[in-house]
Amino acid sequence: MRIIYSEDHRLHFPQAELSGGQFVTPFERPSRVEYVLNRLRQRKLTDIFTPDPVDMAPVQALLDPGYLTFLQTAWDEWKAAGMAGEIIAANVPARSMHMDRIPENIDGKVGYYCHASETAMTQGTWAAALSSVASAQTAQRHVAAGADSAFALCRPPGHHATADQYGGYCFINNAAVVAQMFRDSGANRVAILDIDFHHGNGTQTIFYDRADVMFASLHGAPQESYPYYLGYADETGKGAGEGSNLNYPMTAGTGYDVWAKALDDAIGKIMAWGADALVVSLGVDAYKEDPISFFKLESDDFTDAGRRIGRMKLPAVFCMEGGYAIEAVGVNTVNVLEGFKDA
Ligand code: 5XA
Ligand code: ZN
Repeated sequence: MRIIYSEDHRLHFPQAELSGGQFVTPFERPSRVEYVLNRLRQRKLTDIFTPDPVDMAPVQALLDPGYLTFLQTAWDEWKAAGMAGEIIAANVPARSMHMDRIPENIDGKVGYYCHASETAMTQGTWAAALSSVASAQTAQRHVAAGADSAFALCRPPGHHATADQYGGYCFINNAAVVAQMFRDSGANRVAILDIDFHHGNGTQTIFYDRADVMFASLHGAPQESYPYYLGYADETGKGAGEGSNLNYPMTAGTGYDVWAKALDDAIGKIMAWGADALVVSLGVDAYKEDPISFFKLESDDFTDAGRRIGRMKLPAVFCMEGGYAIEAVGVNTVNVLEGFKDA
């Protein structure tokens, strides 16, 4: 399997994450990539490429232009306003306020474009986010050119990023860009299967009213886990997209027996729907020891999950999402890829 990754992910390394009322070292940190790379090399998966330069056209086609400008200029504006630290959202428009008027003050703008204040931005965030989406795009090009699969070792991850908001460690929705590129390169129906522990609210929102992209997500129930305000089973799509959004919220303590049934159901529905390309939002935070999640998957379960996905026999791009039990992130991620190849 071809693997695409950029060293530029290192440009995004905030010092602080707001967690439990404290500032802690972010769970989403550069060493996650090192653990995955080390495991890939141990398993002799060394077909590793650096990405081509980012192509902004598919990114601009999906995302709000004001949001992209914000991501690009936020750091300079923040510093010009005399802010001493990293960019952290402190104000967000509440229910009783205007949701449609963008403040000029950078502190207000940050709140407008952010949906989760755990996620800090730094000087290098924009460049790292571009390198992440460039990896995803290069993976898609390999598959569109005939490879059966490719793995984009994206960092920062993407599935929480909407067309106009960042949060949950995500800035640009890599999986969504790949799905759009599959459509643009001739696929009629593209499925995005999100196996990260957290609901892919960004991906769901981007494609919610579209009939050509199906989104299926297995995740911690929103009543109990981030992103809290989306991810219920009754969110099934709207308009032309009605029926092409599948949510499988599961409760704390869920183990592989229940999780795998949900996976099989999602796979069955994707196949019945007639997908001709697959994007996998590959998070491994469903692992039993993940520090910010509550499912109970074992490392071997990830191999089995990969095998089930591989039996779909669809051209597939895997985009790295979450997973924070960092010493197991490499093993669990590579287990999915090896299971997929063995299917
Ligand atoms: O998949 N998303 C994540 O792993 C990020 C969760 C952030 C929770 N504050
Ligand atoms: Zn996650």
